[in-house]
Amino acid sequence: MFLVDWFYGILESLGLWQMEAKILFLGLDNAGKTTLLHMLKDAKLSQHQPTQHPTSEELSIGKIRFKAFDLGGHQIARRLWKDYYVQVDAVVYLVDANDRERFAESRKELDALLGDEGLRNVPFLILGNKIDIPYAVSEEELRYYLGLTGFTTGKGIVDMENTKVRPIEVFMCSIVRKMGYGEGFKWVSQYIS
Ligand code: G3D
Repeated sequence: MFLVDWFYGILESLGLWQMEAKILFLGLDNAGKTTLLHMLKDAKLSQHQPTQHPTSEELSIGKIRFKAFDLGGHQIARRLWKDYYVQVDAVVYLVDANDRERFAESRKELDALLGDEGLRNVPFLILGNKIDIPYAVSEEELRYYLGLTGFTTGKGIVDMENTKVRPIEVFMCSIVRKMGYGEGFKWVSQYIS
């Protein structure tokens, strides 16, 4: 409970709940998107129950709408989130850092997103989840497997006006242990105005 309060405190201090924003949670199935949505909901801020769909879930907190979609072999989901992302403010891309066998698949989906014209200026927070499992890869390894070595923009703030670079950064986390993702949200919230 303390940790949930702490996490809520971070988001509140950033004024994130007051922002009007659409945040997409994307990633392969089993990456932890639903768990993260439920974690946010359990911060006792939810106004609506998450809506269950076969391939997506949605949650509204304050003026922020979070929506999660499974990628990878879900053509229907792709169509759905493409309809939705017209005004998306940030993408949170979740990867199971423990599931080496699916890194290539996850990278393929991420590459497709990063190359998508419709998401050109949208900041990407990459969450390497499940670091509570000892077998999980390190942040540097995950960067490597996702083809992001040398492409991430740093954990500080990117001067988007002058560089025209899309903010993208990797944060490792354990959603079930409530570790790491607060820092990630803090980072990405700098780019949501
Ligand atoms: P998805 O919505 O991306 O498909 P889920 O993924 O949120 O349904 O999570 C898939 C499984 O991963 C769930 O396990 C969930 O409990 C687990 N999981 C999520 N986050 C973490 C984490 O930080 N650490 C660990 N060890 N497991 C995590 P089940 O067994 O319910 O399928």
